[in-house]
Amino acid sequence: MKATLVIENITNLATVSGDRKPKKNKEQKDIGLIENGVIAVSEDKIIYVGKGKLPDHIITDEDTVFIDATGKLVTPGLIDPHTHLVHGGSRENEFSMKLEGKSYLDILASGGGIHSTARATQQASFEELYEKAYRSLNIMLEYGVTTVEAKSGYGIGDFKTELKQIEVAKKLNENHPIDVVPTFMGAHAVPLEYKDNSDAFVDKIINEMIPYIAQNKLAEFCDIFCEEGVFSIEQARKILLSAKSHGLIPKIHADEIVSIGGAELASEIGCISAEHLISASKNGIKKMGERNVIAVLLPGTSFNLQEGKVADARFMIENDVPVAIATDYNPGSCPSENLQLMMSFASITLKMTPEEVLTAATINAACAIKRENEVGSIEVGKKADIAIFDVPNVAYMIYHFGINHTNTVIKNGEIVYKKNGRN
Ligand code: IZC
Ligand code: ZN
Repeated sequence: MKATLVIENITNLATVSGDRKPKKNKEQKDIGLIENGVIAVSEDKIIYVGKGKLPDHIITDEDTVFIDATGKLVTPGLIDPHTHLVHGGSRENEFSMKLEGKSYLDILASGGGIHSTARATQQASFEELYEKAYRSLNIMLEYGVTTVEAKSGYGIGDFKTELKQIEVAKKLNENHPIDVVPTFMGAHAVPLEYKDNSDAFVDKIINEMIPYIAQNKLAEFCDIFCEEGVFSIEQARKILLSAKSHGLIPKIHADEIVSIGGAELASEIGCISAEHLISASKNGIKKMGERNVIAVLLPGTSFNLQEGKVADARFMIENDVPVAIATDYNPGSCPSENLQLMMSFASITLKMTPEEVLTAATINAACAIKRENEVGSIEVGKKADIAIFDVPNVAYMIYHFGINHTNTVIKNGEIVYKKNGRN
């Protein structure tokens, strides 16, 4: 078999290989490490992974591209399974409100926050949204990310805006090297005109939006912001069950700020993932473990909101909940595309080990968006989505925080990013 690309002399190759299922409990720290590793790629697929030299059946010729990874760490392309990628405007004005003591939910309740981004997203043209999100994807790629989930949710009452966001995500998926996976999040905030009648808005989502999204195959997942003062547990249950009956896979923003039983609901419904979980109850976490609901933790958001609490990742891991991490990139609670920073935050603030964190940003993240058969680990037959970092090992990458360690990013077997400048 002929290799089009070979990465050789890899000081530390973290394959994160396994059985294409989320890694939980002790498995979460198994990153399938190979010292002095070698990878061969043919076109867009991985055809060999091993130690030392390539075996004889892998042929190379003058067209084969060789990368020498001496002194470097090689991992699967990182995966960001929770972003609000496509949006208009920014919210730095809320930054000073926060410093003056206003909370995220106060700002939302007074018509700002998500409502302010909804107005900006509604006003922005398709091209403006596309260009802005494209620039964000470029940053993500430079940080070693090769697959990203993107939620809608800034249409709120205006379904046209919601569809515009989804169409932008679709076009980005076609044109940008990063794969963009769409999630419908019509239930992100209650429109101001439905303030006193949020059940009527829930009915609109169920009767009009979800059937349209499902029939036209515009998204694979359906998410909801289940939070005190936003959508209640009962409303979330109705929406997610309706989504499920239309073939959309349910996800839930659960117990981010107030503990209202979101983790329990995620388990009851069989959501693929529950996100945030900063205030989740111990009982809810245990139930998630029993039903294999993945916890998508967003430590950059806790850092930025500074509400004095973080998700209990250690309790989750001990109770068989597979943990993934993501940026939550959005203009309000986490305006940062930098997944490497979130990986460091996961270790520093959530006490996850560097190995657990790498699993969280690769195979477990892939499972949270149902891409585990294609990406998330370096294994024969998978897509050649690979990141090469200028660090000797995983612990070093996490510990030396806040800077970009990426040397080279390979997507579908092609080099799509290479660090330049002085070495
Ligand atoms: O725009 O504030 N948490 N939704 C739920 C967000 C954060 C995004 C935003
Ligand atoms: Zn979110």
